[in-house]
Amino acid sequence: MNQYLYAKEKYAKLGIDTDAAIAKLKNVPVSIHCWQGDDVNGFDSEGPLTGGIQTTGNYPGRATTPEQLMADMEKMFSLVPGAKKVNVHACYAIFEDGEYADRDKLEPKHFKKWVEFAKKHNAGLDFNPTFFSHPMANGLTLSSPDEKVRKFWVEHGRACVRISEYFAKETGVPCVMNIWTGDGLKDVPADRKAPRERYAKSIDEILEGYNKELVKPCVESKVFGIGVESYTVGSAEFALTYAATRNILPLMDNGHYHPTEVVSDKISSLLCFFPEIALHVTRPIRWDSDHVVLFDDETKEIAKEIVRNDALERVYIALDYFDASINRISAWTVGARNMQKALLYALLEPSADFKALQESGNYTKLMVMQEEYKTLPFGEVWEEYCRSCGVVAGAEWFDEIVEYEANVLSKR
Ligand code: RNT
Ligand code: ZN
Repeated sequence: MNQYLYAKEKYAKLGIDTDAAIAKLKNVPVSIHCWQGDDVNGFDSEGPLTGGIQTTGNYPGRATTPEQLMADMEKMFSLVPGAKKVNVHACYAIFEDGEYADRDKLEPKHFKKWVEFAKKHNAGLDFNPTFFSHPMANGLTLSSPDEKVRKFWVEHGRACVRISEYFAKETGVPCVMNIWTGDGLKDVPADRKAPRERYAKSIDEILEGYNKELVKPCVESKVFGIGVESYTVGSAEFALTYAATRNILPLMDNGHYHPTEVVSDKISSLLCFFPEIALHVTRPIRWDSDHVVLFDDETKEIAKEIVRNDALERVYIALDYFDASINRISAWTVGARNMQKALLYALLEPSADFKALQESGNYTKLMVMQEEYKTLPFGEVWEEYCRSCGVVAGAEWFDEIVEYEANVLSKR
């Protein structure tokens, strides 16, 4: 018997239409970060990665040019089902013919090749100003007491708004522009308020007069970073309140909270008040380690919270992890496939029934059914989804990575 038809019947008995779930998921874009391909190096400087984030590992074959990074991303795209956006950081500006522009002087033309790449893949583009890995990013950027430094970064943010507008116009898809800084202090602050006031003022200045149809600005919070352990300017409360009072989106990265906090529990709270929110899906191991996203409980729970609250169009899902210790394209592919898996898994949940069991206080049956649901033949539906997206269904996708490593990566 066709395994998919068998699975389809099993789900149908619970009132779940697997074909409908597959069709729905195909239209849900997941924004895929360019920075897994080169350990967040970018193309605009030779300096080290700063801002309190870190990649570890030195697996061979890292992309070092735009051509290599795009070729690698293309390989990964061919192995990941579903709709995609390309998530680009400002430090991935592409300068041609020896020209160079500092971060405050970046222009749309420096991202023309990314637009071409996105169009080729029928994908929208998202954007991120890069407030790190730069000589002017020494501790504090948008919250700096040094007006020269603060203004430099405000100008960078404004340049990024213009680039985001250009992305949206070119692709026809609104551009999610995420503001994250690693601003903070290593040791006990004497004044926690002044930097936060400056941070708010700076973001206000960046967002003066942007086109709301084209750009969706977000502010990403964080709890701490390496070297800034005692104080983070853009804390959870700061980002949430800023976003709420300015009508922009809060962005939650699930690596940016205390270890027993879960973003899956926060999504519904935000959905009560914000029309739209944004996520960075990652896997924190003891800290914001940005391990590859797995098909684990929290990733599934995040997906379920989006789906069961009927919020697929209100939540902008992006990936944010970087592992340099294994084949980078494989890392990229595993994480992106897992996000898709989690969304499909969530779409197959008999959510209305489960909600009814909760509301009627039938917690015994709710537990029984939630546990039974875990072992339904999900793998068959996943494989059908991959096939219908023209993507290799099983582990054979890895053969292509092995081949690519032998033919391309090992020659770098
Ligand atoms: C850092 C934040 C931020 C970055 C990217 C590269 O902790 O998660 O989103 O990972 O901007
Ligand atoms: Zn993030």
